[in-house]
Amino acid sequence: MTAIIGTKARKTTPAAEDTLDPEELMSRDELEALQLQRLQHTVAYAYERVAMYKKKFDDAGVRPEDLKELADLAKFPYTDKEDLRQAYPFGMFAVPQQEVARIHASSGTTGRATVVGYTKRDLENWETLFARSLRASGVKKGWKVHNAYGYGLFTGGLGAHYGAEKLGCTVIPMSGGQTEKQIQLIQDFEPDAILCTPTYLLTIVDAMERAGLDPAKTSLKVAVLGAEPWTDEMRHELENKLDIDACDIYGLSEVMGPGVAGECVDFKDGSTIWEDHFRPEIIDPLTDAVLDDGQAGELVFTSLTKEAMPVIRYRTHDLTRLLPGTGRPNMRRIGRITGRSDDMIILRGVNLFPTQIEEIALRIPGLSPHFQLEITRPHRMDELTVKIERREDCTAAMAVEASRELQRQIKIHVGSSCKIVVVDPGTLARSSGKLRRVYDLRDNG
Ligand code: DLL
Repeated sequence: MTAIIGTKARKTTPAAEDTLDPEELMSRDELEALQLQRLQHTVAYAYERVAMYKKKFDDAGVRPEDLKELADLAKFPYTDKEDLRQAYPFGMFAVPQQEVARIHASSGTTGRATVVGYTKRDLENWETLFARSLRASGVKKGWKVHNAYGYGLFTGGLGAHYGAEKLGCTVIPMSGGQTEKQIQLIQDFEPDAILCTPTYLLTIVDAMERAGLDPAKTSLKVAVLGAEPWTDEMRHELENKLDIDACDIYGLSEVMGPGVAGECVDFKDGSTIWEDHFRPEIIDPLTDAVLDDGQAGELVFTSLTKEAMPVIRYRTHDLTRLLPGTGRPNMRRIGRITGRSDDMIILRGVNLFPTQIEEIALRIPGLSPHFQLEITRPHRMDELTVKIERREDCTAAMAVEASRELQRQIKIHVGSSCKIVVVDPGTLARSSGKLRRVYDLRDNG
């Protein structure tokens, strides 16, 4: 087990109804036997029902029968977001439209939306896995759950909503935004848990402090946070400010939505992948080779039970590692997501992710977690400026020292020289969902 420095012991005690699903208790061998059986079914099912998979498998000269053991999955071609875009809107569906009970879509920053569909059974599995994630994170049946993930086409709101209902919670379907109203409802309804993005919880904390409220005095005990990369430093910030347990939840629309993996509150060492429903792999994003567990690379998923839209070797572009199981010894965990391969900043040959800046900045006294990165090209060379707010109790003189330290630490740990601008508290844009950290201000070359 990797101990995380400074992680608090869990606040809540396990409840009697915290009984695990049978799949969570299987041995690794039993689980892999289940995975193989489900994988063989899924691969054949996708080949028969989705034209794109038939073509891809045929082009690669591979047939569903070639999948005799789990390692044979590596013979099958990858699927990428572009395949989903090509099949827009419903070309990836493996069932007639009448059997699709719900559709979600993610807009993405460029190009067509990515459309995903669910049968009734897919929705049941999703609820179960989100409920399982909540349970792992310490949320209990009977609790009031404030859901501030956005409702609508985004999978966060409805995914969390039905998952919390499934666990037996009372759901407050607040959705994202309207921060003052969020705070009012947190005070009046006294929820036990909050579900939102980490940066939106930061926005809520910040707004509470500005309103003269003590965030540590709310009724909240647990936060289940995801949809964007965040660090253990951010976890400590939120846990300390709110006096809660903060756990991660991971997922992506194409693979299901939130709840593909969820973090165990007793460990807080990365989200456990619910491997009875998803087979993960880590690959080298440049060579496409499958890497061993523990090595850093791109996360790839094959769905094992999906009916409306099975995915075979779907490339997430999320960079992380596969780690041995802890909270559920039979299922592997993902390490923290460093970032997405397509969000990586390449600054004069050095690769950089916003999470690296978050990690460094939050260790420097006087600096807040509110920062943004600006890339400019003033003299033919790219320049990075880190704009970061000082904390309220950090004087201008202290800020000069903090700024120097941040610059020094970034140079040491990331290898990039950058400019630091420490700004006054409350001056940078706040998140209401997934926060945009990077602003590319180069005029296109
Ligand atoms: O963000 C699903 C979700 C909703 C997850 C609510 C957790 C909570 P998409 O909009 O399709 O779905 O975006 C998926 O978000 O590929 C990652 O890059 C990022 N992401 C999601 N969860 C995490 C996390 C939802 N826990 C994309 N840590 C993924 C880091 C995350 N990144």
